[in-house]
Amino acid sequence: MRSTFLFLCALQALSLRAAEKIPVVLSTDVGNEVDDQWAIVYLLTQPRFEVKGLLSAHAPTLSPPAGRTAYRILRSVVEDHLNMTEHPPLVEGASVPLEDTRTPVASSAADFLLRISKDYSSERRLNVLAIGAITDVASAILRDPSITNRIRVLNMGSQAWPDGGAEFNVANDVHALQVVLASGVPLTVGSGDVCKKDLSLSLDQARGMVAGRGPIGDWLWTEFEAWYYRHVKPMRKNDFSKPWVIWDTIVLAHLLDMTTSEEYARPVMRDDMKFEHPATREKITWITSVDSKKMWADFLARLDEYQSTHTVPPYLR
Ligand SMILES: [Ca+2]
Repeated sequence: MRSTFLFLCALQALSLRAAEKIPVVLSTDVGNEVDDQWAIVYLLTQPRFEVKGLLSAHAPTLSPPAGRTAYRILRSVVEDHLNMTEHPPLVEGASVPLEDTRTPVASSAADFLLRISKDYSSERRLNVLAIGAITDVASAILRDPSITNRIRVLNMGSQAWPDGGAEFNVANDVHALQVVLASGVPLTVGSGDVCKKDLSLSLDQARGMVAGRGPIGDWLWTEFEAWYYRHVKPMRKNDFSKPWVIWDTIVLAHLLDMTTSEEYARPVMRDDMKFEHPATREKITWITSVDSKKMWADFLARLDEYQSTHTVPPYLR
């Protein structure tokens, strides 16, 4: 009797946890590559996420002012490609990196983070996903360090543990990641080497997954294919085995319990993006693998579900 009761209690606790939505804000440098688009689609179609807002982030590959360019592309992804008439707030981020580790850059995105984080606490943190330069998160922390008690940061960036090293997102604002690391805010990193290992797709794999899969699939495929021919290029004539990486989905997979990770002592990052490891009790969570099979199956199921319940106009190449 007692064991049945305990079993039912455990079952109820499990289903409550499964039903609990994950509050999240995404900061994206969409437009510089093709992976942010996949991450935005996944974020907005996976019902476990309670999306509080999407922020644009700068990158040197976007025409200046880069934060505004990414914002325009973000709006087009959400309103044109996903055809969302109602959606979470879209907010413009800073167009330039921090000048040093003390001075925030003013932006609507940093204002938004400071405001929205007020609804959260150390017991229930807002998840802030940074899949571009982490400028706006750092600016929010510099302006009000108490935000570190209300948010948890998940960053796609850096290179293999324990040394770290040069990587696109980190390079786009080295000071900003130094601020985030030093602030003590709970931080999870999905590094480039792990993304390469687990989130690489060949041209054939990407085609097989999304080409012909509704207007959104067709759009994702067209962008992947164009990127591949422009930047990846066949190794030899007709050799399309070289893959490309859908980096940014790593932090979403982590929130959905589709990764393994380790806790390490928190490092300090030098200006050359390498880590140093002074003695500390502070921690960092480091993603070590992604169950990509599970993640892609879920991604495609959500994509199908969204397109069967929403009207999306055909994608015209
Ligand atoms: Ca990105």
